[in-house]
Amino acid sequence: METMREFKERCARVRVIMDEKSVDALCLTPSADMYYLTGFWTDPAERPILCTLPRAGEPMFMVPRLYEEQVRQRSWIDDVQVWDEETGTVAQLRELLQKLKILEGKIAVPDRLWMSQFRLFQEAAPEADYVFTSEILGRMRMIKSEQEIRCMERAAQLAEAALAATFPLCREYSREYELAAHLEYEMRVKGAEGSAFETIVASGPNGSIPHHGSGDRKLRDGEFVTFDVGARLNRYCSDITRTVAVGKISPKMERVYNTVWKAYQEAVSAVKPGIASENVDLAARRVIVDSGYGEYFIHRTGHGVGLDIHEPPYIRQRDQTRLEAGMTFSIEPGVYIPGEFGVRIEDVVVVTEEGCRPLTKYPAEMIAV
Ligand SMILES: [Mn+2]
Repeated sequence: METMREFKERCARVRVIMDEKSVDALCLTPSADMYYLTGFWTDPAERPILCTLPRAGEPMFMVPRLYEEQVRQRSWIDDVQVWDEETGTVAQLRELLQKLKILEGKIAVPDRLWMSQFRLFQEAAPEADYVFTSEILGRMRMIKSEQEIRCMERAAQLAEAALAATFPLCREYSREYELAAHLEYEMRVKGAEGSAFETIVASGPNGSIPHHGSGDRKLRDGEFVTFDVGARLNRYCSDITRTVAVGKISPKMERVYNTVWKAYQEAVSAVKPGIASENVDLAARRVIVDSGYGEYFIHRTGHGVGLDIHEPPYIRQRDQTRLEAGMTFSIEPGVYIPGEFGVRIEDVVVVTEEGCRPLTKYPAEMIAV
């Protein structure tokens, strides 16, 4: 886990970027951005939890009373104030922004701020110029430190171990949700804080729906089952997908599987610092298009992974983002044939000086159960 010093150092670096971009303050609400700079994580909720980080001056938390102790424990920021229940939120927010002299300033708020809370800002400081925190933090968060990569590796290992423990149960358990429950149990009991996203166990024709989730469908012989799972550990996410064959599959299924496997390998080999993200997408897409399944590859090749399960950089067509050492993203080509089946293979890789290294080691060749 990060130490308090690391959070402080990030704040110091952020202040330099704020200077460059003439941003007067960050107004953070619960989000990966808030954790990244303060060390405090909670899910967004209806009562505002706010941390102001001015370009010059000390940062401060403003929280409902029930969060006061937790914020003091988790965050390096000493100034923790509590909303006064009597005075309205808008009035207190206005007073706070006035004290910081940013009522008409340039304020960065999280990209994932709830609209209902953005409304409070607009009412408290209608003259302010609001920008997204991604403009300040986006690049910094894309390049992971060694410490962050170690966290992500451990999160990846948890998901990988859960998969390995669950595959043999395809014969024993009959329904998608039973396998999903087992995956989640395995991750949790090994120390994960939870799932990084809704676990996907998609059997047979459900496999053509990339974000199927899991339902009560029974597994059948001669079908594929796609498992897409991620653990959260020290707030960092992992994301891994394997498609397994239950019993004997058709030659067409085998052909599609091998196409996706080859696309995955080509994309992984294409990754190196300096190239544009679109080239990685192209490497995977070319294999699938050349095999005649291009119209069934219905999504981008990958997405950044870190404190958020989907974050920049995005590995997609026409994206010019230059890859750099320390970036972490998924490579996950897939082929989805509606009404029939789907295949997806996914690992998160970290860009290195020479190329890239997958965070997971679980074999991706055809897995039969
Ligand atoms: Mn993914």
